[in-house]
Amino acid sequence: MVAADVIVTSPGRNFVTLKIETDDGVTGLGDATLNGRELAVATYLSEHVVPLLTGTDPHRIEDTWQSLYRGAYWRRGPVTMAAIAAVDVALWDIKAKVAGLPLYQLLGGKSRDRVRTYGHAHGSDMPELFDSINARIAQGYPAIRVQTGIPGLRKVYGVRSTLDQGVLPVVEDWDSAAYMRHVPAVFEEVRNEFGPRLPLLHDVHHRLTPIQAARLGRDLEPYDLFWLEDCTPAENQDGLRLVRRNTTTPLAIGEVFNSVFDYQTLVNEQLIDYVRSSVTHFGGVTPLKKLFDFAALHQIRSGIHGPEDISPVGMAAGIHLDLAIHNFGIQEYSGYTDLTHEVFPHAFTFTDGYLHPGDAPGIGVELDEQLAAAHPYAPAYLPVNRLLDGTVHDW
Ligand code: EZ4
Ligand code: CO
Repeated sequence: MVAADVIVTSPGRNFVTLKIETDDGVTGLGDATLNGRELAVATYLSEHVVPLLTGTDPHRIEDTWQSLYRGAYWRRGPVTMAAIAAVDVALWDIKAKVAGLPLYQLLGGKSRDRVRTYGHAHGSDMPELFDSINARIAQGYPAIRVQTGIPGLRKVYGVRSTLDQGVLPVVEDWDSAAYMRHVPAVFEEVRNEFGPRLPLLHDVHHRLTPIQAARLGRDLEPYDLFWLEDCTPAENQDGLRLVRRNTTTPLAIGEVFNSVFDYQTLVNEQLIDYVRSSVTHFGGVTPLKKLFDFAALHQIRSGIHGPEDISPVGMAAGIHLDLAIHNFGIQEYSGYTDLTHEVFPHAFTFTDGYLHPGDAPGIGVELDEQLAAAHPYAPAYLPVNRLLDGTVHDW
């Protein structure tokens, strides 16, 4: 390959994109966005990865992946794996463009006609939440994630925009007991209003201990959730045994994972039902396809993480996988600002709650570099959660 550039832009929020160009003038894009730590990945790429790509064969995707992963000696970690993901996706983009095929054709072809999504509904109280659910239903979303404010807590993550621009993170409140009392009552009201059929999801954002998570899963069983997400911090994979033994609520985990080893116990023992990794944070299409195949052995399905902080490049790569794999579950999709759609013109479409990657050769996303340059990086952080006595909490 002749050139590789790292482009950081902020059309509403920060995105890091790697652009690789081959000797023959074919370009490929990869997403390296790591929310709140964007410049660490941009620097890792430009200082430590781009120089290694000089003179390599862009068609050797597996070999390049192994060389970046094993050759670094320092394995895993979100910064490293987001950087490797960007190279991997850019190379898949190039290979598919050279073949003249949309990426999903190189992944085995389509297993379905379109990709089911879920959208986010949230409200500080029930009327606001109901309005938000109705808005998602009107957009056609076939499944909806429900998050609400908790009485007594000022600010709760997921109940407003997830973006905090500024030099310091915003502090949010947390109280597990208040949360565990409130959430089942919320789902009771939502089921009474919207009926038994609408698939509903909920994200705990890692805030409970295993015994608390087991209790919440059990309390939510009457409301028939599609999944309960990140119910406890899963660095402690063993903790999921306790949760699993005590509830039949389906469990989804993995948006912060970056390696198959993070899933080893969870998948081998079938302690979860959905794997949540994205192409961008898991090292690319190459390892994520392997994870899905591993998960399939244990009747576990995909549920790719699709927040606003994965760029349209990373989103598109995921949609190609969604269309191709057999054990697809659901795809998260929150949409983008109009400006983001303009900076990243894309072939993928979102119609009546379903995504399709489009049939452009490659992953089907381009980058308007001039427009990107007009919207430079702006520091922004995820918030910090503190208990009411000031202790920093999991989330
Ligand atoms: O908090 O993408 O399921 N989705 C989520 C997201 C994550 C952000 C973190 O960067 O939990 O909103
Ligand atoms: Co989540």
